[in-house]
Amino acid sequence: MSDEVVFYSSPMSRGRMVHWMLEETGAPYRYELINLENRDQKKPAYLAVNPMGKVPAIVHRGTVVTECGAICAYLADAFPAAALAPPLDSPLRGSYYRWLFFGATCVEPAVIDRMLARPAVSKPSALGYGCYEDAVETLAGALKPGPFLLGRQFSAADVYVGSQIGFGLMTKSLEPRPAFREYCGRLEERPAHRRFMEQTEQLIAQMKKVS
Ligand SMILES: N[C@@H](CCC(=O)N[C@@H](CS)C(=O)NCC(=O)O)C(=O)O
Repeated sequence: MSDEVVFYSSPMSRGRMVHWMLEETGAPYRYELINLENRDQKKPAYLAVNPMGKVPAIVHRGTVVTECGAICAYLADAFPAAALAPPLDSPLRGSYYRWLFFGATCVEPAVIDRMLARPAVSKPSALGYGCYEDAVETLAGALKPGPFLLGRQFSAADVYVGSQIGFGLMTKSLEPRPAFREYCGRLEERPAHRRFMEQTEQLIAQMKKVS
């Protein structure tokens, strides 16, 4: 069976974090462009891949994986030579899961709620992230030892959570603490990040030419 990853995405979407992750793994992959403006994501061909009608999604060895955090974790395990996840018996494995899931259940909703200026809810204790301030403080604490979430070891958790921090800073929905900016700066220096950004810019330019 082919090891190629089929990657359904748009360069203007959360798929960017999976694109970067693919470059980190060194996996062979094929980018299938889903044009969100043309609503390709809601057409039957793509709904057969992801019934949510959302990007990104990957298909690898006949299995569909959706949800950016799950895709990053899956790719780290599927391509272990890149060492993007601590081994199962490593003491770092618990922290790795912790920050991956914290990214999905706390950082993302806190940042998006702030970006959309969603009104305060009557029962904040029912929110998984509690409140924006607590989520941001916890995130800052996680980055304090540095240079990465797991200390010296860069992992898929940095791709996922780092992408959310980058998005939050870009959209001004995350306060521009020096620790967040410095962490993103370190991530952006990675050769895989540079390759993914160059490819993203080319894809966006191509899409502009066609439209
Ligand atoms: N929970 C999903 C969210 C995916 C998502 O919301 N993707 C957006 C682009 S950033 C999308 O496909 N929007 C198009 C639509 O909903 O029509 C993940 O983490 O992958």
